[in-house]
Amino acid sequence: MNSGVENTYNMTTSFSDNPEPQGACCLGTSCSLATEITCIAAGGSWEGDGITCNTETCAEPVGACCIGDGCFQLISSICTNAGGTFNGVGSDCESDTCSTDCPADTDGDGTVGGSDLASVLGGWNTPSGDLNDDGTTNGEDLAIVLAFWGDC
Ligand SMILES: [Ca+2]
Ligand SMILES: [Ca+2]
Repeated sequence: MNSGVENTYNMTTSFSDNPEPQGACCLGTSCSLATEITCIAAGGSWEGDGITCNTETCAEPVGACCIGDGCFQLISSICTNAGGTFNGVGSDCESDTCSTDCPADTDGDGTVGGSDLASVLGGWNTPSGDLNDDGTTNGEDLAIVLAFWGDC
């Protein structure tokens, strides 16, 4: 019997017997520590080895939400339920995020110009270039572009 071989074997065995790494597991917005396999089996979202649970871990991501011309940092489901427009996860409320001062700036570049005119003309008689929310794109929307032509 060679005790050196036995020691090596024991070391190898104990290494492979290490428990599966645990990490934060999100089930909805609730967080608990679990292994990846356990978490996924429970229908959760595993955040990764060694990730701990804190108040932010499983929070739904917020973004800028426009309700009227007011801007609020909300999660998208609350924003939508409130009748708002969600601007995307991670978006911030800046001074002009929800401004309606420049309704003809269809591409949001801060200027009403050829590209905005093109979107109205390209969406003629369809809702796609609609600026006054009447459901179609026509002379009234063209007039809005022309009235706001230039920097907003
Ligand atoms: Ca524009
Ligand atoms: Ca219209």
